[in-house]
Amino acid sequence: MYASLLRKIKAKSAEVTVIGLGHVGLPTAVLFSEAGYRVTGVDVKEDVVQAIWSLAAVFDEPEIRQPLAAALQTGRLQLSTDLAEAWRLSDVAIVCVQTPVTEYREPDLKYLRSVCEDLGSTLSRGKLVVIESSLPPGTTDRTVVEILETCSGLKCGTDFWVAHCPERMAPGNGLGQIARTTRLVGGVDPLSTRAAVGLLSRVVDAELVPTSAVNAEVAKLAENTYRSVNIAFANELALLCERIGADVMEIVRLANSHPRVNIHFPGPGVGGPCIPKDPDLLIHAAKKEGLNLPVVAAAQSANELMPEHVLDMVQGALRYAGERDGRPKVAILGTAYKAGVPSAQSSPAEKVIKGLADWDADVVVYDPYCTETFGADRAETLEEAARGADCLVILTEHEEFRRTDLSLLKSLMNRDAIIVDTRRIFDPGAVARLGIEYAGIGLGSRMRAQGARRIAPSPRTDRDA
Ligand code: SAJ
Repeated sequence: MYASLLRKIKAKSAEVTVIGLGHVGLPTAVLFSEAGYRVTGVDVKEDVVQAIWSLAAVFDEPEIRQPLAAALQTGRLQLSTDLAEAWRLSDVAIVCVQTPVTEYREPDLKYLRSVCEDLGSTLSRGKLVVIESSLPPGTTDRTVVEILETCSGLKCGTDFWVAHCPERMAPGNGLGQIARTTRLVGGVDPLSTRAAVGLLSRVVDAELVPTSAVNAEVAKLAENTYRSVNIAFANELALLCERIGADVMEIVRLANSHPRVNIHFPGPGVGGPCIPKDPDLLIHAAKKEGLNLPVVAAAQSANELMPEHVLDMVQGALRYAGERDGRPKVAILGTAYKAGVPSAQSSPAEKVIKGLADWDADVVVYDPYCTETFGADRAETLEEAARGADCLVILTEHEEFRRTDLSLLKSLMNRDAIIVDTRRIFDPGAVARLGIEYAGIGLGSRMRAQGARRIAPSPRTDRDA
């Protein structure tokens, strides 16, 4: 049975079901189709399946559109909402469903549990289950295996095999990254590890690192928590620099000239599907063992305070700009959680825009990738957003914003307008030479130095609503 599975994987005659067609599952399904496997992509949402059929939901990944169309056209990739039927005909299941945290910052494994129950209830001998979603430590060995064994009456390691192989790709260029990025392969037992290595070796050109399931789970969370802590450190450096008149971007550049230093960059906060929540999975796992992770928790708090700091920067900018007729116009450039992605998932822009909503200001949003505006008015172009603005706030470092002609911005914004650059995409000197006031995150400035204190924009009153 096991030898037969290995043979089918090696010969690419194994049939593969990919469950969850989001920014990880869809590229994974396409990649296995391109490698020569017959793949069924399954998503519980009919509209997701329909959108993929119409190539609408390819998450703005230009490189995936063509191979996806080809895979659909050749029939190597089928799409379905019927997991039981797809799994009945498959040898391998690759699970790419979301593993969010609840409002109490505890793991919410309902999607994973539901998929495992569906897989277990129709599981037959000789199959491999690979979990790619980020997981709390111990989930594969316990939760996944227990549900599969209970629902099927079969024995893991004898009748079927299970591995955790966390993906590492950044949304926006999934296909290439899956093939080129080193992958951890964490089997619940050596046979599971070997089968999963055999499978991934057919699509991953980079190194495959065999390990245990729990090591793979913790390593994945550690990678993202490392980013969270590192970003929090950069954010704290930025707050210090603003007060002592230094420039955090120069300091990061200088410190990173050390061969073993890699400080990340400050920003308006941390968003996306992974970095805000993966540290919580670690914190929760530690708490269950009676252990606190104060550094990890402090980093979460530091990152979550950044949107408040951005609001302080905007308030200081509007004070500094002085009185004006009517309500100030604040133009927000970017709601996506990071450059080049169409997602505002957990984006810091939400807290900033909702914080501005309480002010007596007109707020307009422009983002070339992301339609989310968090309730603010939407501008169709950057020019429309900047026109008549008293404050221009850069929240996402989209390339279009980096390339923007500063003199055009100056001509569009109001005379005493101020740029609040939370991504440091502009050169402060170039902005100053044009006579535009500038507040950059992590940059000591005259605004802060002079401690310009004017009455903050009055809170919105009913008459203005
Ligand atoms: N951010 C900063 N400063 C930085 C880097 C990021 O403020 O120096 C902010 C970003 O603006 C964003 C958030 O942090 O709001 C997260 O950034 P990210 O690039 O880590 O965002 P993701 O979620 O796209 O990261 C994904 C993750 N991949 C998966 O888990 C599926 C992460 O594990 C990868 O390390 C990352 O891609 C990558 O760079 O590959």
